[in-house]
Amino acid sequence: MSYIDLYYRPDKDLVCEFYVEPAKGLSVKEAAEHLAGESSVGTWTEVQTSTPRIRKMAAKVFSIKGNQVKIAYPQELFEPGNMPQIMSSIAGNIFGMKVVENLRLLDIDFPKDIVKSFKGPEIGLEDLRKITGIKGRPILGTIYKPKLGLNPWEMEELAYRVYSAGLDYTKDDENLCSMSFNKFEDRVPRILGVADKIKSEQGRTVIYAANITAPAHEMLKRAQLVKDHGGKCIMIDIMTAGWSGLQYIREQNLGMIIHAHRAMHAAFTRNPKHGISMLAIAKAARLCGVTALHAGTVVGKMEGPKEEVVQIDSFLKSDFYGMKKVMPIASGGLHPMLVPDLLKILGTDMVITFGGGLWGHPGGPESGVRAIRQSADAFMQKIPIQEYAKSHKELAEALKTWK
Ligand code: CAP
Ligand code: MG
Repeated sequence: MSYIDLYYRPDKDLVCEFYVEPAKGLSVKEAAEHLAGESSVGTWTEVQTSTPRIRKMAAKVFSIKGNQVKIAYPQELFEPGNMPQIMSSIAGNIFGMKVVENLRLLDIDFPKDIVKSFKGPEIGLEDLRKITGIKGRPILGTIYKPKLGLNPWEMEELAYRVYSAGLDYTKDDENLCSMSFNKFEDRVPRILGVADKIKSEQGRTVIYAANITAPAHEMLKRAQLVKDHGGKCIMIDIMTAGWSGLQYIREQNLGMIIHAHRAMHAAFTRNPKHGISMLAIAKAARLCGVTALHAGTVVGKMEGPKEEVVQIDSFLKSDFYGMKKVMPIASGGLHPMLVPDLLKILGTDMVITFGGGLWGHPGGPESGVRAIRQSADAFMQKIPIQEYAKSHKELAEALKTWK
């Protein structure tokens, strides 16, 4: 049976675009045939148990342009609302097949019915804007650093210092969960207590993204603890916790912001010839209901081509069959000097978090916060950053420290 039908025009199918590098001796078409079979109804040989009804469910390779291959999958191959199942099909066994030297899932076009079978964000980009009351500028935040080692009392003090200096948002680092030196249940009430204090002193709603990453049952307990203490935001390392972990938490309808960290994504997104693109991951993350997603910076310390980061950012903010929008998070090696370029490339609708670029400020954390805010203000007021620094000493110091 053939899985190739170059005359086929997908209608309600789920469509995947792949980069296919066939194994020696095979053509792209031959490799694509195997990929379509393995990722839908087939296996390496014809089986006696196949019937005309089942053959109708086969995926169809409908476009081959050089190494770019498009495959259409009938919707009935997928369980509605089950991201692990979808990934096991379109991003499963095929990556390990000997018929390909390299294989990359470049993009996924989810049809309306599949989109509608997912919850999407409960709290979206616009809700995050409403909760914080911040309009017309990026939301500015930090990751507590050093990433591991601080205890809850130290973090409480640091939280007060950066929030009272004007910061909007703080977050745990991706590997800070609940360790002997910093138990989740000791840390969270303290930092949320600071957030309450800031509300009464300054009237501002500041956000703390508490990292609940853990086995699913424990994540739920931790999310509940955050909620019980009046918290509005939980952070999940969505790649290491997995789609199931994310969907499980989203489906509780906790009414909380889900800050999605993507640690581990580069294990499969980085090689341009093999793996899964970050765009495909971002689409799946939106379906599964994140509020905000680490999407790349172009200018910072982490790899991620400009074209792709721009594409991800615009997808997150685009119309997607009425599903709420997702706020991009720019993070990783950022400091004030990089802010104008970052905002020029990606726009101002984003959360920007600075770890080293705040805590490394020679004037201390308060100066770090002011320098960050000044860098964003300079951009919003269309004043070159060096010019703005002449009358803003914290910014001037930051520009001297990080060029
Ligand atoms: C940033 C960060 C984030 C990265 C991850 C870090 O800290 O907390 O984990 O942003 O990359 O530990 O590196 P710095 P991405 O500001 O000190 O670099 O956002 O691209 O997923
Ligand atoms: Mg980090």
